[in-house]
Amino acid sequence: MIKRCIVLTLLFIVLTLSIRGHASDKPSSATESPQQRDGRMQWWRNARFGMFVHWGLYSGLAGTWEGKPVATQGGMEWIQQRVKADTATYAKNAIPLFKPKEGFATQWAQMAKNAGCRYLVFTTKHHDGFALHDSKVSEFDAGSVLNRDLVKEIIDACHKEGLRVGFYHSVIDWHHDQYAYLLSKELPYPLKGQPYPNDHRDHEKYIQFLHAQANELMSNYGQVDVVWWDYSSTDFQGERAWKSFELMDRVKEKQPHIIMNNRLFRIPEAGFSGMGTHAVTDQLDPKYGDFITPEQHIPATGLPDLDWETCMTMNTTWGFSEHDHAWKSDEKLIRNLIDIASKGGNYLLNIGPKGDGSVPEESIKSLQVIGDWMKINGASIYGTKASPFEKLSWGRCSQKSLPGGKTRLYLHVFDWPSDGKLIVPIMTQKVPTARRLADGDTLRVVSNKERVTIFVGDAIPDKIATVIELDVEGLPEVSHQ
Ligand code: H79
Repeated sequence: MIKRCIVLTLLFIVLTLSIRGHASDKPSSATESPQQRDGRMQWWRNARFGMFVHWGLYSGLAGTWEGKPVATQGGMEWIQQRVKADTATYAKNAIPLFKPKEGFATQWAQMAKNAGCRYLVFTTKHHDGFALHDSKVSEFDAGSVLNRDLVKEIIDACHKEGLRVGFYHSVIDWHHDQYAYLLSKELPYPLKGQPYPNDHRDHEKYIQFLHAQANELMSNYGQVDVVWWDYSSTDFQGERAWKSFELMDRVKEKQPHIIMNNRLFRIPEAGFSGMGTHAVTDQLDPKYGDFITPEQHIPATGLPDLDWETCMTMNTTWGFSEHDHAWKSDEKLIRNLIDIASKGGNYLLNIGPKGDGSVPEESIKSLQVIGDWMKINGASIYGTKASPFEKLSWGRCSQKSLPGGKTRLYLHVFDWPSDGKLIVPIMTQKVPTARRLADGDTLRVVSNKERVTIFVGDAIPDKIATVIELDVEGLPEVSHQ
C-alpha cells in the first residue's frame, strides 16, 4: 500500500512538472517581460513605413464582372461578395485572368525598397479563400492551380532586398465548405442569408484547416516577421471563431520573434469598440496581439503608449480595379506618412497589382516620389517618436533622443511662414541649433522664454514638406501659447 502511494505520488510529481515545463516552454505573451516585448517590437517601431500588397484571384477580374464594371470605388478584393457569386462561379471567371508573370515579385520588392519601406505585408489568402502558397491541405491554391508557390516567390524577393516580411491572412473564408458563415450576422459572405449549400457545416473542421494552413505558412518559408490577421466581428471572434489563443501560440512556436496584429479579436481590450473601421479603442492587452490596426484613417491624436499601424489605399480599393481613378496625390501620401510618424504610428501603404503581378502606373509614380522624399528626409521618420506638441499651426513634428541628453526635433513644415519666421512653442535655457535636413545649412535662431524663432527665409525648399532639425538641451519643454 505504502509502496503504491509512493509510486502514485512520484507519478503525480513527474506529471505536474512535465505539464508545467511544457507551459513555460511556450513563448506566449503571458510569459514575456516588457523588456523582451520591446526587443521584439524594436525593428517594427523603427521602421515606421511598410508596403501592403493585396493580390489574388480578384486582381485579374480588376473590378469587372461578366463585362460590366462593379463599382468605381470601394474594395474590389470583395468582388465575389459584391456580385454574390458562389465559389465555383467565382473561380471559373477569375482563374483564367490570374496569370502571374515571371519575376513580378522582384519588381514589388525593389519598388518597396526604393520607396523607403522597411517591410512588406502581402495577402497569403484573402476572404475569397484562394491561397497563394503551395498548400497540401487545399486545392484552391497557387500550387494546385498554377503549379507555383507564389508565397515563396514573394518572400524570397523581399529577403533579397533586405525587407522584413509580413503575411496577411484572412480568417474569413468564402471557399471552404465547412466555414459556418451562419454563425455570424456581421461578417461578410457572398451567399449571406442563404442556407448552407451543403446542408450541414462543422466549423471545427474549418478551424483545423485554418490552423493547418497557418502552420504551413509558418514552417516552409524561413523567417516571417509579421502576421496580419483579418478579421473578426463583435458577434464572432476570438476563441469561439478561430481558437485564437492556440493559433497564436502555434505561430509563436514556429516564429518566436513574430509580431501579430489584433484582428483575431473584436473586443475593447483588443483595441476595438465596435464594427466600423473607425471603431478603435486606446487599449490593447498584449495577449490579443501586438498592435492596433486603424483602417483607412489616422487617429486624431495618435494612440499614446500603444503600437499602432494605419493601413491605407492609394485610391479607394485594396485589390486592383481598372475603374478606380480616385488616386491620392503624392503630397497627401507623404504628409500622411509624416502625420502618422508625428503621432507615433506606422504607415502601411497599399498597392493592388494586376492579375499578371504588374503594379499600376499611378502607384509606381507615387512610390517613386515618396522614395525621393525619403532619401533626403528619412532621418525624420525612421526611429522617431511622437511629437511633444498637441498641434502646430504650420505642420508636424517628430523627435529623437541624441547621445549626451539632447533631443532632436524634426520640424515638418507644410505651410511656409509668409514672414520667413518659423515659431516653435518651447521654453529653452540655451539657444538651440537649427539646420535644414536636406542640405545641412545652419539657420539663425533666437529664443525667449516662450518660443524659439527660426529664420527660414522666403523660398520654399520643398513644397510637400521641408524638414528642419532643431537640437535642444534635455527634453523639450512645451509652452502653452
Ligand atoms: O483587406 C482589406 C479589406 O478587404 C479588409 N481589410 C483590409 C485590410 C476589410 N475588412 N473590413 N473592411 C475592409 C471594412 C469593410 C468595408 C466595406 Fe466594402 C465597405 C464593406 C462594404 C463596403 C469596401 C467596399 C470593401 C468592400 C466593399
